[in-house]
Amino acid sequence: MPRALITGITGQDGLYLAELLVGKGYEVFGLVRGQNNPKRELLHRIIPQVHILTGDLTDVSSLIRVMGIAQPDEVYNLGAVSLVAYSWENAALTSDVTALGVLNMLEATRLYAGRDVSKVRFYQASSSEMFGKAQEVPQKETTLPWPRSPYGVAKVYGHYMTINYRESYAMHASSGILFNHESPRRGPEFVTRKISLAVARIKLGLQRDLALGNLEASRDWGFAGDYVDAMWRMLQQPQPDDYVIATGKSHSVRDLLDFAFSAVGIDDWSGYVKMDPKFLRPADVEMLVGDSSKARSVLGWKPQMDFRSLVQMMVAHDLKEQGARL
Ligand code: NDP
Ligand code: GDR
Repeated sequence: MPRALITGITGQDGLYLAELLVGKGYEVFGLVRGQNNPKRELLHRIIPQVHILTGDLTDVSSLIRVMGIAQPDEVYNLGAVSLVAYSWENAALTSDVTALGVLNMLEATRLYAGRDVSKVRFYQASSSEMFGKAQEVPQKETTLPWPRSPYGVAKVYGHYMTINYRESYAMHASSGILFNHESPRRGPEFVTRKISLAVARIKLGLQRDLALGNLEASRDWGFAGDYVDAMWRMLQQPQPDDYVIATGKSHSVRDLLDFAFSAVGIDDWSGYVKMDPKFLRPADVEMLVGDSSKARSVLGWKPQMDFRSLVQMMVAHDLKEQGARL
């Protein structure tokens, strides 16, 4: 039975990845932070097979201990401060967790592996936010990074540190440069879920309107369930490498609003949406679109769900969930 350790297991991707690996027969260990994290219970309810271990990405001694207990064949480092907007207000914390946390995980993995570095395979959750002020369209593995937020800068550090451990110690360390991916498990602080929840609540008469920031921003949005499969595929390759994972299509926040409102039969949403400058960022990323041809040819990966179906699925989920509370 292969063994996997997942950091960030209580997040959107961690839950999907844990389900995927348990389904493939893995023994899965998940790092959960904090003394009394309420998500511990949620995780246990959704996937009772997971072994929960306590630790924090900022505490390397906890990671070394966890590595010794889990004895993983594969390590997936998904833990991060992941909300871009929050990273300006908490830039040092973001650097500690999202940047230095990667170094801590790489070092704990290297120490655990000892002389036999090839016995553990490592996945780092890199991000399209590294491209920020995009230097070419579409963005691919070789596109020059130009991050536009403390989060993006932290991800660039983690990405290059992963490459450095691969080149310095011959570790099987790969990075997935994932473009935005969403699901009904997405936190409500991200724009897709904020919109799907609000649209469902407006339809049910529970909310009157919705305040947003930049409606012109455009993203390459895919389904999280498809993207965790790409993570797993990367670690099954004989050689470690970096891969862009994206749909190749970009949509604006306005398109997202069109699809979400039309899913509940509202064609003109202008009366429901207002602009609030507090949701504007000091520097936004205007447009991202990824070229995942390398992942498609080497990993045999391709996205299964298109953007409109994804939005419809999220709105349908929120209608059911919010409706049940009435
Ligand atoms: P989430 O925000 O849903 O999950 C983040 C996870 O990190 C949570 O489990 C959180 O724990 C954990 N975490 C935060 N701080 C610490 C810490 N100090 N020590 C240990 N764990 C910590 O993110 P996603 O699931 O959406 O994303 C997974 C990874 O992929 C992240 O690294 C993200 O930056 C990256 N990524 C995500 C993309 C996306 O579109 N979703 C695209 C590209 C990259 P807790 O529940 O306790 O808060
Ligand atoms: P992003 O996702 O920053 O791309 O990072 P988010 O959903 O937060 O924003 C996408 C775009 O929507 C615009 N926007 C708003 N965003 C939020 N959150 N709330 C609003 O009210 C709002 N109004 C407009 C934003 O300005 C932005 O342009 C996500 C995270 O999962 C990262 O961890 C990951 O690395 C990247 O995706 C790829």
